[in-house]
Amino acid sequence: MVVFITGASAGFGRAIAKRFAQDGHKIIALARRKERLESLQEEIQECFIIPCDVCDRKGLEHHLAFLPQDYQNIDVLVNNAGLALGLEGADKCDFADWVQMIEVNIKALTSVTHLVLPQMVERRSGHIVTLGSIAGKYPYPGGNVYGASKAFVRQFALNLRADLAGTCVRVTDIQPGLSSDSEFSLVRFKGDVQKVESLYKNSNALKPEDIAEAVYWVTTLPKHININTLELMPTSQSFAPLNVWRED
Ligand code: 8X3
Repeated sequence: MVVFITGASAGFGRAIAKRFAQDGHKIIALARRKERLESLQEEIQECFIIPCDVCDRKGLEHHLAFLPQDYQNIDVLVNNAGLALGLEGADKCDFADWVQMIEVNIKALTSVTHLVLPQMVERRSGHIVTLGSIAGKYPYPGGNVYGASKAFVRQFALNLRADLAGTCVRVTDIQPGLSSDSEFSLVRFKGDVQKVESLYKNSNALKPEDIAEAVYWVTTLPKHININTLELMPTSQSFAPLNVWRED
């Protein structure tokens, strides 16, 4: 298969690229950081790199129009690029952070999907994977725009399924919970390593390889099976009672 992964230079994206490459699939790896993509290319067999910002629609159009012939038929699109910025209450957030999350998690994700989907429908074959989050389903303090963007991703994936009826194109939204060993929390906490360390301390959180395995599983099932959504958490993470604020 040809597997196109956004945000492929690190974390989930890089682990997903390596998982598919391990079983001989061809990878199209898109990310901004060219050196990181080149190091990925050195690690895996067949890998075409696209050093491009996922928000750059014109750049994406250009790169997709000039894919090498044996990478042109994309079998799996993994919409992995995304980010969280901040964990403050909504009244204390930086509006620029909200805009950036909307730009990457929603606008860029729909942009790449919009560019790749027609060829899949035409070939009556393909799989769109979105990286959602448990934050798109369960609200938590400070989740504000990040969680809302992931709720968009979940509903977008489900609505795609409705539109793609009869086309044989599959769609899956993967919804991970607490996950360590990627740059996710370092970006969210703007480089505050102590906050990152205390979040993951003794948590036995999910790892990028766990997410990669989930993506690999849903996309390699027999073609008549579509996993709509796949929610996964570390065993250590679970639910708490709803919060009740009481007057003194
Ligand atoms: C990552 C999971 O719980 O940090 O999307 O929002 S969480």
